[in-house]
Amino acid sequence: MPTVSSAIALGSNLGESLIILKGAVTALGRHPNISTVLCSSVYTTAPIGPPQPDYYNACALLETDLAPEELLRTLLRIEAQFGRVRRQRWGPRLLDLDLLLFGDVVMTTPTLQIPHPRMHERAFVLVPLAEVAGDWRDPISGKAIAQIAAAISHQGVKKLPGVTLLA
Ligand code: 5RZ
Ligand code: CA
Ligand code: CA
Repeated sequence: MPTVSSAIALGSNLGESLIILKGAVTALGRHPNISTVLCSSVYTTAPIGPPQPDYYNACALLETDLAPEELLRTLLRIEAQFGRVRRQRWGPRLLDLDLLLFGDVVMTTPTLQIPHPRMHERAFVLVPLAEVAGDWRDPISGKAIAQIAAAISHQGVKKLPGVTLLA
């Protein structure tokens, strides 16, 4: 089966966030059509948007033979398994899984945009993403993730030492 590399972002700022993030990575790796290749460090990050608790954020590299829409459905199902209920936009959440990159795919549908339209300005995404995909070029700008990450402020993004998500 031909596989594609994909990058996702993970976030949590409600409940037992570290346990939830580890559980999400385990659930991804257990999916028959997904293997989890790499996980970044976990970062504590100041919230962007409405006032709410600090986040725990990380990124993971996956290999999959799923189509992008199928991978998105899987991410949403895992969010629901960990108790996510959608309240206010940009509000606090138990688990957020965002599809960032999918091979060199550029696509926009009513439910899915790849690359993720807001990843390029968010340090809470780019700093962990640069750890696992620094050499990966954004298919739109052609710039390496490490270069994009180096060009923005990393304020409020702090590495949490001694934590690994991949069991
Ligand atoms: C970004 C909302 C810009 C409004 C957003 C996270 C504006 C977050 C997260 C941290 C959100 C969002 C959507 N802050 N805020 N980590 N998710 N630190 O990103 O994962 S809500 Br303007
Ligand atoms: Ca999301
Ligand atoms: Ca998000």
